[in-house]
Amino acid sequence: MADSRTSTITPPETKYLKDYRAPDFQIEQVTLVFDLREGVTHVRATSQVRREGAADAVLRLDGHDMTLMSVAVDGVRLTADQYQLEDHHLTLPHVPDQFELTIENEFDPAQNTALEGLYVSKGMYCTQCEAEGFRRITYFLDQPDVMATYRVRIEADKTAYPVLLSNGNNIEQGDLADGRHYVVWDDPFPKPSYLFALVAGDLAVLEDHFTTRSGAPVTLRIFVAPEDLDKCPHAMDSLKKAMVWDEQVYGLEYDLDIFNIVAVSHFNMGAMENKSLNIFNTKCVLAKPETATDGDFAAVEAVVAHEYFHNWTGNRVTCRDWFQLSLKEGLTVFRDQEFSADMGSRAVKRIEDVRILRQHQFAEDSGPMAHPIRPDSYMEINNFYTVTVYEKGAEVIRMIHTLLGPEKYRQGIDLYFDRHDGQAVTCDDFVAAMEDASGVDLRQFRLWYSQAGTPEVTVSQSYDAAAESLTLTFRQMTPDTPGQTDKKPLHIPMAVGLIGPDGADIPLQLDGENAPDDVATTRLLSLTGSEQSFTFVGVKEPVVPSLLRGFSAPVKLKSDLTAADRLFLLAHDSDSFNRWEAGQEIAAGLIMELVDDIAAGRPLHLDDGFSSAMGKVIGDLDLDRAFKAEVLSLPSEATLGQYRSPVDVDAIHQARKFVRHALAATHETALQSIYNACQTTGFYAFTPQAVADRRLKNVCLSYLMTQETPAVFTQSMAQFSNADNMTDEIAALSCMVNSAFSETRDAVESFYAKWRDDDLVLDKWFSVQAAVSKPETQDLMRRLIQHPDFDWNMPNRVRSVVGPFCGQNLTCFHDKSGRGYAFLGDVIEKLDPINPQIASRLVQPLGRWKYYDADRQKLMKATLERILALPNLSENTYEIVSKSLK
Ligand code: B3K
Ligand code: ZN
Repeated sequence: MADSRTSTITPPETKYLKDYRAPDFQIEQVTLVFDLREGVTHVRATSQVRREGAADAVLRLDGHDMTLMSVAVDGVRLTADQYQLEDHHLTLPHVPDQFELTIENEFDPAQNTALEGLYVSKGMYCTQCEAEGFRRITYFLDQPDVMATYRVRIEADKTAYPVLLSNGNNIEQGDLADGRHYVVWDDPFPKPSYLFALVAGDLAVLEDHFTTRSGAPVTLRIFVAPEDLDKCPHAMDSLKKAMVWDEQVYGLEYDLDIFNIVAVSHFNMGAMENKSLNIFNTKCVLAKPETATDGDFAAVEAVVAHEYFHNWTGNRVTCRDWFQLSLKEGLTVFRDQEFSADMGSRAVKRIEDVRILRQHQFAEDSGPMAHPIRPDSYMEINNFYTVTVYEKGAEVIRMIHTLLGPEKYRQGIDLYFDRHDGQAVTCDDFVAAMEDASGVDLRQFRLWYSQAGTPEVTVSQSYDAAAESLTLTFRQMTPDTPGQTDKKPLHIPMAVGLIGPDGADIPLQLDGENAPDDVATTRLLSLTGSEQSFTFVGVKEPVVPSLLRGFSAPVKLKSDLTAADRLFLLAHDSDSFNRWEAGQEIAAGLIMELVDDIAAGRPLHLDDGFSSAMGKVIGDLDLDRAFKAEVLSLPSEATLGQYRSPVDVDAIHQARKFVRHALAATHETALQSIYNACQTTGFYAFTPQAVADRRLKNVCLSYLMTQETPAVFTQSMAQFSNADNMTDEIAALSCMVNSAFSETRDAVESFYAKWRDDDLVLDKWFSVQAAVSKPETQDLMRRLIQHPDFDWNMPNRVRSVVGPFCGQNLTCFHDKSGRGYAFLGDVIEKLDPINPQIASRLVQPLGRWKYYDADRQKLMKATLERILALPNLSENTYEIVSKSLK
């Protein structure tokens, strides 16, 4: 890389999908013995190795940050000249075709702050091996297409670590000398090393039972720190619901006698699907009404289901290589989304998922890290656990589901498992099974796997009154992304409806088709060309088209709909997603007009049509409350920032605030009466109705608070003080910290005093303050990272402070002084040596510099340069920062 940087870093090696080769050796069985002791863990790995490739192939094992003690082949210890030991590899040049390999090594898990491999969290040992953590435990063929059965013996002090867990079945246990004990676990299913797990700790357990559809009993256990035992029932309940759902919807049953979940407070992501021993971030498993919000309850339900669903989509059928990550993640996210839709409100779930996709994935697709759901290359695989691989990957599966229909989709899934159970396969294998089972041609559709970027679809309409026909003409274009130009047209499923003047959908008939037998009012059009027209006949009067219903494809749609059309859709569309979408589009359009007014120094005025449409929504007593809350939630500043470049963060903030303030002023009485009507009585329940009531009530409160009257402040304070659940308590606190009332300080302090011993609630206390869009937040951020409860080793805490500041609080992060960027630079400098995975995630907002004005660009790039010049920058952060500067 020829550039002018002063840094002397050797760039990490780039791995390419095109270079994939099947492994030369397989490991069929491995026996691991762990001796856990203060200051050192000793591991002995005995593997049965078989040659599969060329007779002269060398055995090259992966290994990181360990001390090698010995290597033996078939029981004979090798001398140092019989192997080669490098930083990240152990190579044995001459080995038999089939043999037993024994390796002994040591390391200290307590020193492992990267939280990959075996590490210590609050006094318990735990592991995280996906993607490449197993190589920090022993030298191994640490890649997913090497699948072995595992037997694991764990020895540890019995008092400090009474619970010793690994994958599979507990087959032996007993006491040892010196107060120690051991347990042996055996997992009969061959698995890749990334699914290995070990836990040792002093843990309390919630136990329950499940009987599979075919009558097999399963013991379910959730292990947590003793003080958290009362926060487990919701996760257990979610697990049982997920088990039933997977049997009913996918015909998939659990396959072992035990299913264990362990909650860990120091964890890099949400959770991990290790075979029969799922390890969870406490945030994604613990929930009780007093400490967890409705959002947290929903996340626990979704993540518990997601990890459980991986048992089939990920574990029984796994990925051939890490380029195929979306094979398991896209599919499993689609499964958990559908599960959540079935458990709660389907309409609201879709809206929430699309919000996430647009705000985060569309941003990624238009930034320096844009990649297809099946990337072609990577430096550090942990950087590719992205919203693209996960959420866009799920949209791709959803489109297959849409194109095939539910029955053929299910036949495709059945064929996929018939063909590939027990194998490590590719995304192509998945699509081939879908195609073969359904007869639907997915050749062009496969481009979704290899092409990055968000397609832009433009649609125009022309109505022919004489011919009683409506022609819709679609054009599609996918913008260039780093390393990818000249994109081809994709196969885009476009769900369309036509709405007559009375507000009802009309029956649909395409030109040249017979009149339909059924009166389907949503029609799936397949867009395959760069320009394509569809003519509907029998359209007796002008209609308003409802396009991309249910968000049937992850694209940006530009249409020639007028503001009046959108108001009509907001009032009438039978597709609830599009009804919501119409409101969002109108709001976004108005806010962007106000941004122009601000730039031109014109006075601001709220559009009457929009205000009265929102008034109707607020006053519509028949409208589902959850849905109403979604309609009232305006597009976020981050989403609005994608409408135009350079992004004017201050004007966007001001314009959005103005709209909220003006709406609240006009509809104050109605908002107050809904607030009152949504007050739930009785105990907290996590039911769709109760969740909707709380959500709508708190949306109303936040609108009312824009008026900053003492009365509504008192109302917030009362809600804050009297709340019996975290949803209401934190919502009120959030309203107050964003207001100008000085009494807010008391609320912030009392919240801290009440919750200082609960890590997950304390994270919320940090977050709520970091998100406040006020100048004083700059200094506050410096204080928050010095706070006695701030801990650089705890990903949840670091994320809770840095995430909202850089991701939501755009006026502060992008403050034109550059203070926000400098703060993030300091955070990365401190964090990268401790936890590279978290550092490389948090640094990413700087990569969007090209969307800001010249002064900000300069400051953002300077911060990236500063990070790139840091000595010993991790490969994780190097990849993101160097690509961000290209
Ligand atoms: N498979 C894990 C993610 C592992 C991330 C490694 N950096 C959780 C999940 O998607 O279910
Ligand atoms: Zn997953």
